[in-house]
Amino acid sequence: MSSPLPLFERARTRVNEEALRAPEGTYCYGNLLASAAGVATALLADRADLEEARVAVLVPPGFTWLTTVLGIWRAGGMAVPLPVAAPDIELARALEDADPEAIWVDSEMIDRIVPAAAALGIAVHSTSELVPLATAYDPGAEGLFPIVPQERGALMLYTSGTTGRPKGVVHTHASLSAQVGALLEAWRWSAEDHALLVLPLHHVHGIVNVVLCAIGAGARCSILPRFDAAEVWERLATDRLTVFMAVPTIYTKLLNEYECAEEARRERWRRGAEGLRLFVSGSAALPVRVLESWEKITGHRLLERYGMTEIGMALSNPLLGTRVPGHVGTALPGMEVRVVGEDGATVPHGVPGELQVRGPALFREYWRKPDETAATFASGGWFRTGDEVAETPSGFRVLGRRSVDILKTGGEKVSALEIEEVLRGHPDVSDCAVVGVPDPVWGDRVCAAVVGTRGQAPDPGSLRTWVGERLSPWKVPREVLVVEALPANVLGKVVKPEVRRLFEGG
Ligand code: MCA
Ligand code: AMP
Repeated sequence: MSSPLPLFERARTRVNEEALRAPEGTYCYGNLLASAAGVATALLADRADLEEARVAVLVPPGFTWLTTVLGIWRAGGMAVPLPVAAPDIELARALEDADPEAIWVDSEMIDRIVPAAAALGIAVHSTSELVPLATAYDPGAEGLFPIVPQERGALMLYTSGTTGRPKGVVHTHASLSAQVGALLEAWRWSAEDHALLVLPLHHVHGIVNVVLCAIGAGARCSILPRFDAAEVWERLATDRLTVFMAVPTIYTKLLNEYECAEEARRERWRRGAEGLRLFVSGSAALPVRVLESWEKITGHRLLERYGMTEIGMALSNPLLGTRVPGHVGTALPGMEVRVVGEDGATVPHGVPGELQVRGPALFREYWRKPDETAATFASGGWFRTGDEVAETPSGFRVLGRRSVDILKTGGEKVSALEIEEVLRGHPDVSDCAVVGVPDPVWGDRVCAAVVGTRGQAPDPGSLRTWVGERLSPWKVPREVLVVEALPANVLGKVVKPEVRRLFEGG
């Protein structure tokens, strides 16, 4: 058997059933399998197995993205999906770190990647030349592909941390299978489901929770190329969807769109949304007022769950049973969880502490960072999440991050230190501090206080442009404030809560 994930086996039993409604067209499982086989054949050329070679993917959400990744898996490689919105410099850094043998890129983005790929000796392939669209599935071709061990690296996703530049999180076929298996069971996915993807495909949320679960269930997945609030409401109204998953910012934007719509449209949207079986929220804390407004309009109480790139989903409210607002539920199947105090010992029930998790869904390593990988595990294989939680009779509550330097904006994790490093590289900036300021739409609003060089006042607009040329859009400070000096303590260390106060109240 050469299938890296059970989802291939499931797909083989459903070759004539509809799998994807994507921007490129509508496809059945046979099309997916056939196209993935075509990609794998092209990747292998005259080799028997890619042996975990990295293959980067710079392709917008759709059929091509999915078949490229499935093809990489069939050939025994590790897929490295990159964010399509990232600027060239950030993409080049990711390529340098991931060290892939090739990058498969959408033809419209190819010019952006060629200089960096050429400098790094990475082969560039346009997906428009290589991904065969909608060909017929040939079961006889199965024997052409390698037998891929479950411990083989399958997916590398970049995540920000407290130590500078983003790190590659390596998941294996086994850890992805464990994640998909747990969610299929807990949220009772079935072949009758129809999910809508509006999330980017460089995170676990969109990749695993929506796309791989839908395919793993033999269900149907509709894919929008990007989030658009009115379009999502229309799809909810007309597409007979059953499952929708998003970050709290998306639910907030959907509620704002609903408020602005005329009554007849609202009525259509509301009735469509009522017909789904499950709405899930995660990746950041769900404000209770968003949960309540959503329930008032659609009749559905959002199911909030908690996860992380390194571990997949750890905690979830129940599918059936009471979902208590402000709580993220209990451990998912296969996940062990504990709460630990400063001394490393488990705290009594109800006492706040760090959430630590263990189980088959956890990542294998930070790519080429053995010390950081080791440091993130406590003895006994417990992963330190860095999140402060408390266990209550109604499930876990997430109290916040332990580090002030990790922010969440619109569901994107951002390192304040990474942005500060880029700002300090600007000739007009002598010092700076980046903070997250509570925001009703974004969760954290990324804000920067900067001190100019030699009494110069840098222009906030050009500083934002400077950051935007080097980092992804969500890392660009939405506000930049020029100050004489940063608030510091007697030891000269910047006091971030005081920096945050500079932005609060307007
Ligand atoms: C876009 N902008 C943002 C963000 N996204 N600003 C702050 N934070 C963001 N996340 C800026 C743009 O630069 C632009 O700025 C303006 O907002 C409008 O951009 P646009 O692209 O139109 O915005 P949007 O389409 O409304 O995008 C917002 C979004 C998107 C849909 C919420 O950020 C998104 O898809 N987020 C989800 C990310 C995700 O999947 N996270 C999961 C990771 P300007 O106007 O200045 O040009 S966590 C995870 O995977 C774990 C395992 C878990 O638990 O789930
Ligand atoms: P990422 O590293 O981008 O996968 O983001 C994972 C982080 O998102 C977690 O460590 C939490 O800080 C946060 N997170 C995910 N889900 C929730 C939730 N339901 N409530 C609060 N924080 C969450």
